[in-house]
Amino acid sequence: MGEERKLSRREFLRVAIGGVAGLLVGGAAGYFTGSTVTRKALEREIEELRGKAGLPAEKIVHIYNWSEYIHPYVLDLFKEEFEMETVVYDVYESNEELRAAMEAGKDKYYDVIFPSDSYIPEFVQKGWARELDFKKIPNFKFISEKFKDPPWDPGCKHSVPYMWGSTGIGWLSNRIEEGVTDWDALFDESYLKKYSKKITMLIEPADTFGAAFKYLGYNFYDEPGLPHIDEALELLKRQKPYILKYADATEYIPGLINEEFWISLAWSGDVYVAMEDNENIVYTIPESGTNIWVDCMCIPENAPHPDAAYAFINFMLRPEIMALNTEEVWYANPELEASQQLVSEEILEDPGIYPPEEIIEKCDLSRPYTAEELEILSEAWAELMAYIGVKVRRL
Ligand code: N2P
Repeated sequence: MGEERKLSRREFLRVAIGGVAGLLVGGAAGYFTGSTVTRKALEREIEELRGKAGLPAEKIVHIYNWSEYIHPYVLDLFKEEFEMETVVYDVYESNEELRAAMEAGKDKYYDVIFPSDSYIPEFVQKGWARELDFKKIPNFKFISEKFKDPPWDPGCKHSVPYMWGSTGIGWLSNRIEEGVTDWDALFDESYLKKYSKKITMLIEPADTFGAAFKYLGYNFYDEPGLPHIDEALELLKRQKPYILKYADATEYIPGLINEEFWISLAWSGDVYVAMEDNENIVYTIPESGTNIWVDCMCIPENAPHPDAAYAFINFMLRPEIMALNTEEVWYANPELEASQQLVSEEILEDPGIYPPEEIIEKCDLSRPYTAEELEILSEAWAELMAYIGVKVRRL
């Protein structure tokens, strides 16, 4: 089948890594797994756009992203191609942590940040996500139409979609004999008693409350005004004695791998990262549905190096860079058409990574939080964390 053959993940990574030098001097060949004709057309387009962007005068960029959310080579490639002297790359574990950093004045330090969908209206309102100049982001054209007019930021005026995924359950097939299919694995007494202190929740308010809302039969984002927040809070309090901890990705990835955690509320790609090291790990999208979310790239109004930020965002949108990141972090990217040529079949056809329409239909897409809702959520979260015994800063 020659060039038409799709590469396996391992082969792809080998080609990708071996192709780094070629990529730097302008050749994206070697990345593409699609047919020759489409491959050539895409390659030409990428090269044209590469020329258009130019080099930013600023030689420094400060990036603040989620952990486990980029291929490490991408930063080297960017640094080299754009002749950057300094690329600072820091990571956070939750939107709460990002919000706290912004509130503490880091909006004057970071140039590119990656907030999740529902929080974007707040980021715009507080000046943490400036209105973007799309002349400086020509590669935005590769984003699929589906992602270009989201309810949290109509027309993507302040945010560029980066990766999308689901909130679900990572679990160990060798430990959970009855298996996991739905939210009852986190909330039903049958599971809680049997697997007491082997279960973890996410240290991220929207997702932990979302899971509780779903178990109670509501929308992942509840109804406007969050009328069921107290009911969800009570459920989470009742669940507490059985919970090992509220964990972030840096905890649940190793926790699942070393089998200290048996059932974890988690994000899709992170569970796949864990699977690479333990074949007993399974990722389940709960049968009764969950949330499909999109994380985005934004530039704070006070960002010290906005031109370098634009160059970085535009670079991240190059289809081959998107593909490289998807292959590394196991999250779906919003360049659906280009991905067909670039991302390995193993990933594109995995329903836990790129869920098919019939699964998406059962899920609740993210919606923007109003300022009042954020206040209600933050208050309930602070109460829950106090009850659990975790210290949090209230915004
Ligand atoms: C990356 C997790 C990002 C997903 N490790 C949260 N929206």
